Amino acid sequence: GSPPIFPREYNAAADLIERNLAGGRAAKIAYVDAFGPVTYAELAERVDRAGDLLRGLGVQIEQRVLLALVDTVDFVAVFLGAMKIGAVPVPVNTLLAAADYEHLLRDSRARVLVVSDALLPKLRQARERSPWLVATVVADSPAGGPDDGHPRLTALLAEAAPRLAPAATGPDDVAFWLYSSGSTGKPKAAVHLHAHLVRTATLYAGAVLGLREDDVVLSAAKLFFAYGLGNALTFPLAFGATAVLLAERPTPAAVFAALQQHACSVFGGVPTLFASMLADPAHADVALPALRVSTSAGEALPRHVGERWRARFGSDILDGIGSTEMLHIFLSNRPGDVRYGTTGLPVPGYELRLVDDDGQTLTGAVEGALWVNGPTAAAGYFNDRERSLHTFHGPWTRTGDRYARDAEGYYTYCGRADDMLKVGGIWVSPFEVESALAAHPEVLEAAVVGHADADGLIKPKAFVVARDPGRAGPELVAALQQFVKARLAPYKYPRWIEFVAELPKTATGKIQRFRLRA
Ligand code: 3SK
Repeated sequence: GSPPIFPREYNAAADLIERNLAGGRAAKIAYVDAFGPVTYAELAERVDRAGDLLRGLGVQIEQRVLLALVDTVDFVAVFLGAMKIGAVPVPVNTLLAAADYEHLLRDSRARVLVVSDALLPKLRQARERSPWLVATVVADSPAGGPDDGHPRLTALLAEAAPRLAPAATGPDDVAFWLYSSGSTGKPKAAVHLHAHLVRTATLYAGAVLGLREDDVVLSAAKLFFAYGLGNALTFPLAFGATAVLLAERPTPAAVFAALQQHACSVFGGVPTLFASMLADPAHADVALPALRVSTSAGEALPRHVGERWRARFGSDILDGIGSTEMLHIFLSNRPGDVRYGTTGLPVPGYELRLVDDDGQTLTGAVEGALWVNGPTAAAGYFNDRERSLHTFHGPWTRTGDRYARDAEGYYTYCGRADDMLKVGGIWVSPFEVESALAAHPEVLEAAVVGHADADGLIKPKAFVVARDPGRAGPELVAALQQFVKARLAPYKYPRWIEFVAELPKTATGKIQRFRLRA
């Protein structure tokens, strides 16, 4: 479990592939995606071809390549291929609304966009407006879609060189970025280094989760999330396991089918999905005998969901918490020591602190703001000094979460220090939903807070002051929900809307969300 020591010259993409070829796994299945199985030898070649084709398009060391890709092996090949030539892949959320991509393309100054055909229509306008982009490459997805005359990834891969020497990067070279959303402002890019991937694999996947070469892994969280990137790319490659990739939405039906068909032994889920799988009447008789352990992150796993899962499937869910900034999980339950309702103990290699409002470290059984110190913290946010200074303090990273620690050292989630919500494991800024609602002509003002559903899982709830109170009713609720869905990523819409005469405010006009939450 101690963090690996890196040579002066180190390229994470080369390491994650070469260790499998050197370990005799060339003929082993590395991935199964919607297009079929891919061996480690085939993956190695596809990674090199992807690196070569990016170089051929003019991508140089340290330049960014934006990946708007659904989960297929092409994601893995382009991500690692870019890193192998010293370029910086920037995977982005594929669920966003068209307007969100303009910021991502401009902020990253990506030279090349690699986009799934099914997603291309959403990125058309952003692509045309980017001053930095020199090429767009279109990847096949199971759903299919247009290419607008841009080259297809499959055709370019076929023409590219099958072997490629890695760029002479070092462990502290920038390897990739992941965008993280804040409560206000646009998403900011957490800058990660070549050393970080394998460190998360050693510290968490090896020492806590106990991932093994004979595991078959399925992640419901997509590869563009830090959680999914670890689950389905870093960890299986680091341990020579096999990963199953789902390109489609991880519905209970799709996940049950994949877990059964591939006899998955490790499953990375999120609480909303575990709860809906347990509640799904169509799969009430399904057993998962091959499943030995699942992980949960994104939001706190309600105790009853964990307990019901264990009773139903005979294996545990390890609830943990990580962050895009720390790359993966740093606080977690572990096999043989699962306390449902808690997030467990610090992952060895990470140090945790609970801090009071004056910045003083608290000792013993207390509640406070959670800070973390570990060897996978992002180097900072790109081009955002102010938000970097707010989050990163020397070796310590402020998580934005509040936690209680008990006398035995176990941590229990107490909520966010800011107003951000985790919905189905994905960050939602209440301010963004409020702005979308406020753009509707019938809305005078709106405030959004988290509200627990029947399973105790948080979803957005809006309090709305209608311009004409006489029109406040179910029809307006449906119209406002549609209005938000048409403007923002679909998971962000308010599941409940309550009409109020006015919003509670401070003397200086700030909305008192705590009163709405109560
Ligand atoms: O949401 C989490 O807990 C998480 C876990 C692993 C990696 C990234 C994130 C945000």
